[in-house]
Amino acid sequence: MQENYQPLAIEQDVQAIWESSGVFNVSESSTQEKYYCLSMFPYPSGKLHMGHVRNYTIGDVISRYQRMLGKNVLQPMGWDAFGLPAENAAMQHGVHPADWTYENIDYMRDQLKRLGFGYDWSRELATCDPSYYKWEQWFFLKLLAKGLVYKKTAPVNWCPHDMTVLANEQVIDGCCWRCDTQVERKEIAQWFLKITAYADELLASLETLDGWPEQVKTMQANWIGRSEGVEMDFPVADMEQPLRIYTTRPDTLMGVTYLAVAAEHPLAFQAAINNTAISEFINDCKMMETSEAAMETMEKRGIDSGIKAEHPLTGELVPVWIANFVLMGYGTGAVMAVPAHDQRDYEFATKYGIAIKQVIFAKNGEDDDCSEHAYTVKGVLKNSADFDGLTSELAFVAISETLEKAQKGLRKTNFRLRDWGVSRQRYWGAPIPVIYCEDCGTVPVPEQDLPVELPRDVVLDGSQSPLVAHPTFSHVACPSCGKTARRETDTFDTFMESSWYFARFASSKADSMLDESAKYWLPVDHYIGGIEHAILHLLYARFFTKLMRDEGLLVCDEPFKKLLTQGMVLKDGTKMSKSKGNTVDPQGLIDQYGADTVRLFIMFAAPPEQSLEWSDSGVEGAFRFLKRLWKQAFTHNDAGGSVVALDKASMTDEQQTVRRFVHQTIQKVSHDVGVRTIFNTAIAANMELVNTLSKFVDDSDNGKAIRQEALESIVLMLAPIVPHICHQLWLDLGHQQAVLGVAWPQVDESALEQDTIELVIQVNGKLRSKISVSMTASSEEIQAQALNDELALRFIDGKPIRKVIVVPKKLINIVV
Ligand code: ANZ
Ligand code: ZN
Repeated sequence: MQENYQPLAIEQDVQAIWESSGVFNVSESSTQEKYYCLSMFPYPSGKLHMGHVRNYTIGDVISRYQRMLGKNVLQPMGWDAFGLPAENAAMQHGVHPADWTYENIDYMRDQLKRLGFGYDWSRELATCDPSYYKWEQWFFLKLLAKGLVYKKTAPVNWCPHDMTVLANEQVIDGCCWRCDTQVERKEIAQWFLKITAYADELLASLETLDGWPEQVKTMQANWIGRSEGVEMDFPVADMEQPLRIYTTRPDTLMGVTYLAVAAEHPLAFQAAINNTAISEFINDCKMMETSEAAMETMEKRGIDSGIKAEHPLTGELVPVWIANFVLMGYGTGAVMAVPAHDQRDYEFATKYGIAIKQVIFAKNGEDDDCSEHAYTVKGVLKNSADFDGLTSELAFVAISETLEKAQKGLRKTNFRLRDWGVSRQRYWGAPIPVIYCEDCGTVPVPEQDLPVELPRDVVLDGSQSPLVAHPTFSHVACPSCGKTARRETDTFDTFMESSWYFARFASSKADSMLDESAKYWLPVDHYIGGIEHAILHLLYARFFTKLMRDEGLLVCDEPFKKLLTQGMVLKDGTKMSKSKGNTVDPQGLIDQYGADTVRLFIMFAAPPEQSLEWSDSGVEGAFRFLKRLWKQAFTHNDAGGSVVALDKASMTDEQQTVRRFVHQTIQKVSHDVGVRTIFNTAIAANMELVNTLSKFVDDSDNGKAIRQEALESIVLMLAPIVPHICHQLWLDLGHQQAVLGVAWPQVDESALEQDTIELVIQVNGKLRSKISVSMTASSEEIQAQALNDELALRFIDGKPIRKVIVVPKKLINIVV
């Protein structure tokens, strides 16, 4: 055994062994229980950052631990390779997006290998590879045939100067990132996936996800946003159609003082005829952002349409306003406004001098004043005619039933979730496989013509997508009539690729989208990634899983059984990021200390779900610990190692204590790693054990045997975290078999047993001493022993003993 720890040499050798033996390549033919552990695949941006290192280290530790439990563990890796940065790089450096992407992949793959992650590289995939996106196109056409895909117009960011569509990231303060021209909204036809058809199931099956953080489930539920309410009609004089609104608070119906419609509502257009003020207002609204987040903070503005509508219960006339806070895409694009009980309506009414009528009052005398702001909680009705005295909950039912009977309203469940727009007017993405023919209309590309490959011979100059003018896109034979037609030039949202990659890993070589192997491996048992994906990526992946299930490709309802959202990596208290210029390049540390030190530091610095504060001294500390462990093993070996088996019957007290500590550590670490998925405390426990061993000076046969057992246990417990050094130490401790094939250490229950127990001695209720008594000692024996204790005797000070109280297994109180 080498005297000094030389990480770089060890790591290179061990990695070469793993690579040549293909130990991490797994198949479905195993009789062991399967375990699919997946870390979110990276975007190949250039090189790994610390967040990647953290994500992939956590995943690798879990995978290796599960392997030691005897499971058939799949841990794959691949590349989320389409996206805007490649196009930007192409324009800045004149390199083709594909070349840029594949070069980055090559570099980052080497980095991952250098970190010693146990991936099944035979399943590697890059989403920009036609053999991958071919199946995405195939699946899109299946969904199209099923009616789960449709086309409709939707707004995009449009730069009138460059004549091009901009991604949201390319709009900076409302202007084009290249030419600074004010960006406009433009309506163009785009493809949508009908995720709303699965809204109910996406919400309901969140409840089955026991292994997900509550916070993530709540975020998903809010995003889906199921609400129960009433759609009701307000008749408008001189108009055929009544104005239909959606409300979740029909109990407030008698407090309505105006109605409000979105600027794109037909009624707004009607009012704009011959009214320039209204048409100008509508035009102003068009320029503004309509994201819901922006809606919340934006100044509320509106204009009276001049139109009056009839209240469905009282018949009173209420004014209809056009307002920028009403979204056309939600509910009916029109609301009944109740300023007394809705804060938005309140602010709007105050601004425009509209009446405020309170109809809900607190149940038990609490403050229900609404002269400063809206009173939004539920309560008891007043000023509401027949409904006075009802609680909000009862009024909800009573008022909706009244409306339903009069055929003026209907109870309705609404979802905030919108269908998923998947068209992107970008080059570096998967082409959407449809053809437009003047005679035949929209024609799906026939299956045998897939994939529709993205042409390589293009020049990106920042104006419109080069696909528009590309000959293979502008001229193609219509699959149904043969006439010259053109291809769709939009490409898929890159979220499409990341919505099913986990399934493709399981069937990576299938000559179909998925094969039977996907049914074997899925669901993913443990998924690890950033909280930034808590909503969209996870929701789309869940949606795709249900789509694939309904297509017969999978048998599970949910893709990820257990979800671990890792915390951020911070430096000086703020997020480590390129834009803040506070990054630490993992490569430098790997070169200096080796992969094991980096892995150990990352896992030791914080529990996986909490943020991790970077610390150079922490890295140093991790390195020192590995050197100390190495030295312990070396010294033990140098003294001849262990030759005689442990004789349990003849252990001294100290030997028993050390051995007990070894097994207590195994017990604690197994719980931390296996049950709590917390590693820092598990590492700390091993550090303590190493310290204990360094104080254990005993070169008897039993002493050596116990030290051997302790070192072996430490190596096994640390093997998932620092696999290279543990591989070497395991061999140096005298084993032939690689540590990778060895099982997780077992607790020897008999080692935990204590034949003595420590009891506290009190004199007159004050803690004065401690004694060690036999576990089987009787109360009398314990009393006798306590009354003989030197320290206790000193405090008794010769006084007569009035009483001795023995609390079994805890204390003895001597009263004098
Ligand atoms: C009257 C009312 C009184 C409301 C009250 C709330 C409180 P959720 O839960 O998200 O479904 N609303 C309906 N359609 C809208 C649209 N297109 N744009 C903006 N707001 C809209 O919210 C439903 C509530 O949001 C509805 O209930 C409506 O305001 C508003 F004390 O109606 B409510
Ligand atoms: Zn045709």
